Amino acid sequence: MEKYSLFKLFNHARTYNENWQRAWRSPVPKSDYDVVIVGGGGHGLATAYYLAKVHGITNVAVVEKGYLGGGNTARNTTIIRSNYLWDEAAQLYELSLKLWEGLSQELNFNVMFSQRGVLNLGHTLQDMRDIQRRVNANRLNGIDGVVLSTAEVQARVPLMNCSPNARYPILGASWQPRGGTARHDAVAWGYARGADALGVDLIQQTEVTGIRRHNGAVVGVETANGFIGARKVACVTAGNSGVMAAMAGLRLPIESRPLQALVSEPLKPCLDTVVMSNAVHGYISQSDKGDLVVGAGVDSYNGYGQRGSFNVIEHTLQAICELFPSFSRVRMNRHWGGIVDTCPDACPIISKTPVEGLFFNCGWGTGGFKATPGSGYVFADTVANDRPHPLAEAFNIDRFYSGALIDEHGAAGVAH
Ligand code: FAD
Ligand code: PYC
Repeated sequence: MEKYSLFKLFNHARTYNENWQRAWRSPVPKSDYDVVIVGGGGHGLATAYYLAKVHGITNVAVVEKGYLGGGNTARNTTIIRSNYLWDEAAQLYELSLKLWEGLSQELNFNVMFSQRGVLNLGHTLQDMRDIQRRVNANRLNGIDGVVLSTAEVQARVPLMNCSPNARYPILGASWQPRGGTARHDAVAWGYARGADALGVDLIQQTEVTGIRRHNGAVVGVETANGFIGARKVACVTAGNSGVMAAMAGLRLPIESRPLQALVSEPLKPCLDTVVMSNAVHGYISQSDKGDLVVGAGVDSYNGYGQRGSFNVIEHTLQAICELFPSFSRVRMNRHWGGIVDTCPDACPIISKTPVEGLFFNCGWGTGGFKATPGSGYVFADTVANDRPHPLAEAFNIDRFYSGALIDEHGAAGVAH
């Protein structure tokens, strides 16, 4: 028996991947689609999937300038939680969290969703008051949350420095047990495979360079490989959303900035939850491979270079060493940046635009990975029905005219 298994293993290694099936097709674009989605990140792919699955709209193309899931979807620290302060945001992120809970089954693809819990630390009396208020608000929205004392935090994370003599002593934390992490690539691949199976065309290496309009309505997109006609165009281009909007003569209240992350060399399991601190300003979790996954805030300048400035890396690692002095001896393996699209109120835009047939889903900034399933779900509904999904209504672009902003800076977890 052992010999047979070894033979099989050897044979697998020898034949490598020649018998693997393709996860999705590489179709030649049709001349016309009902919907063209610009941007093949998690949100664009999820939108395509739900358009096909829930609304039966399958004449859809996702047009991606690079490779699927190669933008912020590939670059983020994968923290998932729904503990936002205001009802509108909390309900949207909670829809997403509920979808995460069934996503591997829905897609028949393991997205490695791991509900290891998320701690948001409090270091001052005011932090603790804000935490209490947010946990109360969460519970009124049916979202799990508890306030932990210093001793309870220490019990959960033995390696963390919870001494009262620390420069920023930990006075307690909010704890969302259903929060956690997921495997970023798998989410993109799972939605891509699901959308492709339902008939959606996934078109990679094709940059959209213009949005063609006729009599005030969208008729398609110009791409580096020619024109593609569309009755509706849905832009889900994260850090490039301002550029996309300009192609249709629109200006969005979006700033694009680099956000960086780092991973360390792999360690034995030593951290089985997610820790975030707004005050020392850093967040950390340990991946299933064993690396510490670390990040902090956005760079202080706008830009499109997918790398960041050194002072932010230094600040990030100072924060992590402040919380976990023993990690000061861990070596960092890699770092990178992604361009995040931030709105003045730290909330997304999920909206029709004044151009008929043109929709935008953007402004997720530093926190959209957790929203991937919910964002795709409500945006697909909005695009299919030409009106906002009830959970997307508050995220209409009109709020920047009416002033009905949803200020989630406190819950964003990352300063920007
Ligand atoms: P993307 O994955 O960026 O997809 C947009 C796609 O549009 C890209 O693939 C891009 O190539 C494509 N595109 C752009 N312009 C064009 C064009 N003209 N033509 C064709 N295609 C185009 N969120 C969390 O919830 N938790 C976290 O822990 C977290 N950590 C983060 C850490 C970092 C370092 C970064 C950068 C972000 C983090 N985020 C986090 C935010 C999160 O990554 C994003 O909000 C989310 O992934 C956005 O998904 P998306 O599909 O909208 O964007
Ligand atoms: O939104 O929770 C978040 C987050 C963590 C790291 C980056 N964004």
